[in-house]
Amino acid sequence: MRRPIVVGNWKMNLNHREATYCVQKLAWILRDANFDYRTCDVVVLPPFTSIRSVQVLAEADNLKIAYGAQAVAATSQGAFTGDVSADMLAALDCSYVIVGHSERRKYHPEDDATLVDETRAILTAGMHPILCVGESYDERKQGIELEYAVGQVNDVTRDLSDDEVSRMLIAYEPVWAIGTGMVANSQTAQDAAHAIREHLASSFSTEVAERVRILYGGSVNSKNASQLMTQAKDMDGFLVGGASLDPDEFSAIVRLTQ
Ligand code: G2H
Repeated sequence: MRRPIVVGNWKMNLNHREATYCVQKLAWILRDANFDYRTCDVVVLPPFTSIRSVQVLAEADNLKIAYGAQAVAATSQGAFTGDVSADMLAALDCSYVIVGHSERRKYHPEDDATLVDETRAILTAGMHPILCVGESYDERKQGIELEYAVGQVNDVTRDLSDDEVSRMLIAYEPVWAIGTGMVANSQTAQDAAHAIREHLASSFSTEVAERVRILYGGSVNSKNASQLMTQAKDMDGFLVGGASLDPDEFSAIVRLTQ
């Protein structure tokens, strides 16, 4: 059985003080609701500059909220101005790192080989990559959305081992749904998650396909999470952007997902 998971992608929001407050408030809300962390993994992905503050808080208060980063360098060290390595993130006790978010693909384009190297670097450092895939409105109009999303999964995973792929998460995030308020309906999310799982089964094994957690991302909030979670059977949770910045809203999504 795959454990549900809700991941908050804070994007470029919340400095280190605001991050501390946000995580602390989230922990309080979940504690007051007697939330059982064994029923759902809760993860936040702050900007790089706020990760250390979250680590300090997590250690001091023995938090069960996991955390990670929104991007990582493909290389391990050296003259790469502005980059942050997987080992640096692992040293901060990060558990999850996004690869290939559509905003990174748009503003910091990287080729497939680089995305593969980033994925390998994350795995080697003992963390879980969250690979983001999803079609734009154009591909959907052409009716090639499933091939497109599955193709993006294939581009990054095809040379990885069964063990490596098993430790990944895949987030289906249709670009037209990101930050637009136009959430995919349950059938759309289910079709994509199912196509991705079938692909993993045929390219790797049924065991791998059963292990990989598939998330939906794109305008998720506490009003639409419940229907998506109950009706999209191949989906294991959410990658939440805007709504993860409000601990009340994010905790409500967590409780609807467990
Ligand atoms: C998609 C999502 C989180 P939002 O990018 O990754 O953002 O929930 O704001 O659409």
